Amino acid sequence: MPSILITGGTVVTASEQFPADVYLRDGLIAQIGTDLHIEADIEVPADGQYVMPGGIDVHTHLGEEVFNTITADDWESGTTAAAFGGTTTVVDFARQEREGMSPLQAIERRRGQAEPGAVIDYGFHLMATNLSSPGYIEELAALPAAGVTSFKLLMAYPGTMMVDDLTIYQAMQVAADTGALVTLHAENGHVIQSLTERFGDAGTVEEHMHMHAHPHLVEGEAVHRGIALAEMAGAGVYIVHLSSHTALTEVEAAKARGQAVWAETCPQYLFAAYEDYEDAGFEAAKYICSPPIRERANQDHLWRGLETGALSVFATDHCTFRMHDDLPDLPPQKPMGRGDFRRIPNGVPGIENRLHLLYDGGVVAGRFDMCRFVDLVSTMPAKLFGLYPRKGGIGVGADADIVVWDPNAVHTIEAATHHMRVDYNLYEGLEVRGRPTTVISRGEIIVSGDEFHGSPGRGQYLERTTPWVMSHAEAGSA
Ligand code: DUC
Ligand code: ZN
Ligand code: ZN
Repeated sequence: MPSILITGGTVVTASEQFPADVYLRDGLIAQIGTDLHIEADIEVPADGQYVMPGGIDVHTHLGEEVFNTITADDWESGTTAAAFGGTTTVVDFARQEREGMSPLQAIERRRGQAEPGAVIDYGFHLMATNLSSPGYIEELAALPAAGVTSFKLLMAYPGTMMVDDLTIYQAMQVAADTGALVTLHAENGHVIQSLTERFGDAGTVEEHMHMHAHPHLVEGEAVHRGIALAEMAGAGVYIVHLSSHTALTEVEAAKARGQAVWAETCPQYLFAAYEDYEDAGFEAAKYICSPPIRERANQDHLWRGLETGALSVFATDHCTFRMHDDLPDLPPQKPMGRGDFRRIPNGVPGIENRLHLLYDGGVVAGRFDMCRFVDLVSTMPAKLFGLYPRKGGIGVGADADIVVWDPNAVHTIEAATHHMRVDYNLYEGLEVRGRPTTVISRGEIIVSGDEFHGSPGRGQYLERTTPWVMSHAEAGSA
């Protein structure tokens, strides 16, 4: 593998930024220092640019069979798009089928699905749907030592992915014993089901009504319950895709009590709003995801959460479905639910634009600095999900996953030029400042400007350690 010397840039980590050259050899960061005079095979000039750890997106759904279809982005297209956006690692999900599939079998099946296509490194949260069959709890307890150190449980989607409180509590007990982290999709699935039935009876199931079937209290209640269950089990808990002021308040209260609680939010909750699709007819299907994209008034609160540390991670919940059924290899997508939100597959794209959006909306807008940006998109995800310090920082001996970031490049986000396999972009026409110019994964340049140099299958499966935060950080801090 050719060695690389990145020269003249400003290195940025979650805690500091300083001018330095960075030398990469054998896939690792070998040296960091000013004016390194090393003969490297490749020189990457980074004058006027930042040199930051590769992005880590800990919430993606690639090549997943869900909502009676399959996501438009498979492992190859999704991880290629991720790379173009400066993300060099994803943590996706291995869903356990309810019947006849153990936790370990779920992981093995998912590895087989991801391996041929993945361009960047990847791991899985075990998405547990059944822990009551004999031996399953024991298998779950063995997963952290085998490198699967986070479990996902859903409090929504009754009949398919939702689990009851006992299952959540049992998973949290396992997590408390093993050092793993439980992550929760926190929405009260029964209330959503009841509201959805009521709208069905009334004949008011137009696309935008999806949000009304998922009111903010449905999220707030589930976040409250999840945090309480974690406290009773003596476990930490991580709330995925937090979308509302109500839910944020629950997280803030738990953190103020000193509980080990963390939460992520996603671009769709900061850069899109209910007002954008309320009157949009079928176009509203572009926005349908769960929890829903809410009224714009929530956005300021979520931004404040990112600034204060109440929100620790910026992930995407990237889960794509096309607006047109025009690709022969894909089963029906969003058009399944034309005029009826109950049949619209839930999910929005984001994997490629995560860093663009947060840098522009956070750093350029003056809400927080570059270190906080790096923390939200790379370092905290690595610390929470057992990848740090191998990933998520710039340190000697770490994987050479690096993004050279031009803070001044301006571009317009548009479906015509994005690399996601979805025929729309939720942020179409938005002009953003800041983008990667070079993306390096384990010492290989995989993106250079608009050119792609990666290849499917080069991504490696990551066995993760137990979360760094559990032993190193106070729950109340970011
Ligand atoms: N929400 C979505 O919108 N898509 C995937 C699953 C989820 O919880
Ligand atoms: Zn979810
Ligand atoms: Zn999700």
